[in-house]
Amino acid sequence: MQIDERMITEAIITEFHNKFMDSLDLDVAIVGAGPSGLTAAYRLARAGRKVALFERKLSLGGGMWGGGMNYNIIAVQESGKTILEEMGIPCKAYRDGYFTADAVVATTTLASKAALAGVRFFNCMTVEDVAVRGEGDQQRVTGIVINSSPIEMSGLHVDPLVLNCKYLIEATGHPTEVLKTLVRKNAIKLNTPSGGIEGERSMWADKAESTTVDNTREVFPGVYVTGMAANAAYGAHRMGPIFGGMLLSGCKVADIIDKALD
Ligand code: 48F
Repeated sequence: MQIDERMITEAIITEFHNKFMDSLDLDVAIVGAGPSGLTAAYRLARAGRKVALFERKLSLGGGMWGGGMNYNIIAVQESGKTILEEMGIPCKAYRDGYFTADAVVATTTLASKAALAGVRFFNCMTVEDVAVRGEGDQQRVTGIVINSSPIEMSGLHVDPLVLNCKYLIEATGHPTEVLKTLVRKNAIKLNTPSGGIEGERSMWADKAESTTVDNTREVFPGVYVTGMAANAAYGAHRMGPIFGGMLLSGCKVADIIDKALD
């Protein structure tokens, strides 16, 4: 067979077009492909939901690749180990209930499981805004506004595109970018004590691991927070390179939304 570059171009454009067209009305749009977003995406796709994940960077995995300070090993506790092992990620017992996993194996396996389960991935794609519909306390997020990351990074004045979603998962980690935009642009109150973003507190792994899961909930109609974004939204601590809370939070948000979609 003689390789025809035009055919390669046609195949790529056609298949991407098909994927994009098939993602215009989503059950769930997830912003951020860190451990919490990937776990949620995997579980929702496995449950048969139409889910797409939007990640600003070229690579998936967020902060999981680098373990702690780029020593690329992650730590988990028993509950996190169970989730990793369910996905076929080997864990080693360290001692006293602490386990480790290779950060690269964990990241690539999680991303691969999610992709094979049917998650539509849009990497190098930045969510720059949301669509809000309704008035007063009937307001709800109904869509996401996306732009190509190179366009965003170069500061070109190019308008974005919009996709509909029944639910949006804010999984952007420490910066809580989606929530910040939602609060800045709209006269709304979040379901937080102050009605705004409470902000992340300093390192306290023991507390933060459980609050990440407790804070995983609907923060505004149509929007759920997961992972580090959940702690930042509700004013809880960070936890550093222990990842059980991220995985459990991803599972929790997926299970809540899966039920809500029924
Ligand atoms: O930060 P990140 O890994 O979020 P996470 O799932 O996990 C946190 C841990 O990695 C670690 C920790 C404890 O264990 O504290 O930090 O909560 O992944 C967030 C992803 O969101 C992407 C960003 O590039 C990263 O990969 N992201 C952020 N803003 C946007 C975005 C945006 N506006 N559009 C698309 N992607």
